[in-house]
Amino acid sequence: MQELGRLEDLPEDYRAELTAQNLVPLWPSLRTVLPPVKPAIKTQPICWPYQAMRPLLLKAGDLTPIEKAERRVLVLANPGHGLEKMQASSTIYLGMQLLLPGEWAPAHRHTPNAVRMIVEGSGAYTTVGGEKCLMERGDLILTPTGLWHEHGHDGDKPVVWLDVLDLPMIYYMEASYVAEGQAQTVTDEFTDQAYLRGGVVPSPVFVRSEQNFPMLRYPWLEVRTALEILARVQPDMEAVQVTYINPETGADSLKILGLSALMLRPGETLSLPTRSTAMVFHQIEGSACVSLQGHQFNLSEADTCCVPGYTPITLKNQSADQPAFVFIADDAPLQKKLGVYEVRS
Ligand code: 1HN
Repeated sequence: MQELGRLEDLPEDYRAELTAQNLVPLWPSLRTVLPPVKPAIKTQPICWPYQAMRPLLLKAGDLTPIEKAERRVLVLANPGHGLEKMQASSTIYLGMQLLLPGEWAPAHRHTPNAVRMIVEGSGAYTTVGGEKCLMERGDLILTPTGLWHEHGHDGDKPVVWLDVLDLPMIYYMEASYVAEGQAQTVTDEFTDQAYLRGGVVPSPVFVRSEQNFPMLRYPWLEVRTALEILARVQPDMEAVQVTYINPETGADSLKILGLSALMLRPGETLSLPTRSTAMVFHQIEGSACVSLQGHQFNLSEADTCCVPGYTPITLKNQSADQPAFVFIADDAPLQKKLGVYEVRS
């Protein structure tokens, strides 16, 4: 590739004149913004073991009352982006949130989309767009853009969940803001049950689908069962994986974030194709080893890691006799819409 002229090659008075006019020459920076073959990537491979986070999160429960936090969250920040940017990857935000018995995280709505993967505890619920969603371990709950949401807890032990948001993307677009609201009136409960059988959907179409988000809660027991059945009836398929979709349209459940669950059979090693998307792995059950060049993360239950895009990844079940279940988040729906999604061999 041709070497291009540098900034220093230009006379100083010319550079000063450009600056005075808010002008910048492209050629000294062209190879930075358009590197050959592969993008410049800030996202570092990072692992956040739950056993390291948990005591710090519980301590935040002692140190900061919910009224002073609104959302009591420790953010899983990728140093490659700078911790203060609160990014796990270029587009994905991750946070571990704690709600103690009797606490209430007040209603608000905002432009970024959120999903919650419940990590520990039971008895908490989140109300999203008037629908009360129970939070049990492994459940996935959507909080799509613009829907009111608040969290409450009737149980007697701490509840912890992993928040996944497209906040860095929406913030970068200068489109991120919040509105505060009143406690919602619950209008729906257990509506998640309406879509639980694959192949059939309610007729006439369920009212929530007018908002494009017919299903908000994906109970873990159902997803786990789907994976086990898939492994049994499709023994030859390479990856035993299911995607969280909109059951009315079959499209991804959210427009930016891609969400799936993967089962590693006992003893299985799975090589993932090299994709253009960074990925987040969160261990729901069992233990898996995530390997990429120069890194190896041994994920136990509730551990979370992220890996950059354009990188071959291998997943290995650490157990020879138990399956391992991993939740995966990426930004493939966004990349596909923009036409930049790639799989490389
Ligand atoms: C948010 O609304 C929640 O509602 C959690 O629980 C984390 C991080 C950034 C922006 C909004 C919640 C968030 C958030």
